[in-house]
Amino acid sequence: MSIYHPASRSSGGLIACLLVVAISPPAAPGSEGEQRFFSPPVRVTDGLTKAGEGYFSPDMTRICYQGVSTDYPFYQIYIQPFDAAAPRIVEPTRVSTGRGRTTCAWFAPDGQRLLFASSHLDPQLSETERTAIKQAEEDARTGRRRRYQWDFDPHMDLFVADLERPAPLAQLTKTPGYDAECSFSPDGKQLLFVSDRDGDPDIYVAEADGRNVRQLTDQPGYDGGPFFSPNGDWIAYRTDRLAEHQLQIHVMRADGSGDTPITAGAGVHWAPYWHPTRPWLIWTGADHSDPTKRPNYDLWLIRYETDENGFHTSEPLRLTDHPGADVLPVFSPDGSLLMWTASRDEEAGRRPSSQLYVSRLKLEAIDAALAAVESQQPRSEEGQ
Ligand SMILES: [Ca+2]
Ligand SMILES: [Ca+2]
Repeated sequence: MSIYHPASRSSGGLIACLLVVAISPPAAPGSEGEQRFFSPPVRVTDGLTKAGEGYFSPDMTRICYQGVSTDYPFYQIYIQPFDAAAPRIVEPTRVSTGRGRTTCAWFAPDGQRLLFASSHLDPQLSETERTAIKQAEEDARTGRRRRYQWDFDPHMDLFVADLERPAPLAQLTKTPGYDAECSFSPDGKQLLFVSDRDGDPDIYVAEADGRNVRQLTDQPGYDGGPFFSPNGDWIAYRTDRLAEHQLQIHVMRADGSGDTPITAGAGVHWAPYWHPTRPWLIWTGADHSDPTKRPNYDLWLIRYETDENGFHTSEPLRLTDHPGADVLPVFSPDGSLLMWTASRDEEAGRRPSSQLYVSRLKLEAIDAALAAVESQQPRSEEGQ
């Protein structure tokens, strides 16, 4: 989960909320309400303490994701075979070096290379690891449940791995500071990423080989998690520029113009993702307006239209209603499948942990429900 947590800003409350929800025991693998919109979720990851932020390869024969093993404190990047007709748990293969913090894997359009961020070149890596291991051992001994925080590691840089043949990682960024949260454009010619190289995290675009870096956002606060729309014209991202501890979904044109907020209100809205064939944008949303209630992280979806005046959206539709956390949704490249990070395994007698789940979307039912939501008045505030 690519959450910015600079030491100079106290976003620990937000991050703690994310953790508490993520480890809350779920009641069932899926509820009747959400199964109007997708088939019962199938878990596809196992063998790692936690796994999440998964993406499909362009031909849908593989998935990539980040996971934590039982013997190393930081996320590493994994790929594994994927069968769209019968999703199931398959043994993963580690792609990252095995050391350092990593995040945000993304397949190149040719499916043969994998982009991700890694801090394995940290000159103090052994000390960084020792500190993390010592802390984990201490927490295990004392039973302390430490607040989750995203490590805004200044040694994080972008790398590309060749998935077809043994080759050294290609390093795309070398500027001091955090460089991560990366994805290629649909044509593979450009990449988006987040950097705090000037002291504030913003969204940047570069050629696919890392050259010709240009800054797209220039707002105080965190701007991150950017993805190009299927036609490459728009970028969806998340920002906390309005209020601390809150995140909002925004879109902007590929050149950084036309910035448009999609969500508002006292909540956490993050991980926006585009549907490949329908004008839909999905994200993770949770209502934080009532401090006495535990926010339920769920998946929300809107229909959008674009014209010469900008980006226009419908009312949002809530897709999941499971009491466990449902976060980081993505669609398969053919638009038929939903994959997301969830904790739904209590019924299997397992200790709940965040893992990747896949469901088949009921596209016509979602369309019908979107139409019904759009006809409702007044405008719903929940999930906004
Ligand atoms: Ca910023
Ligand atoms: Ca949920």
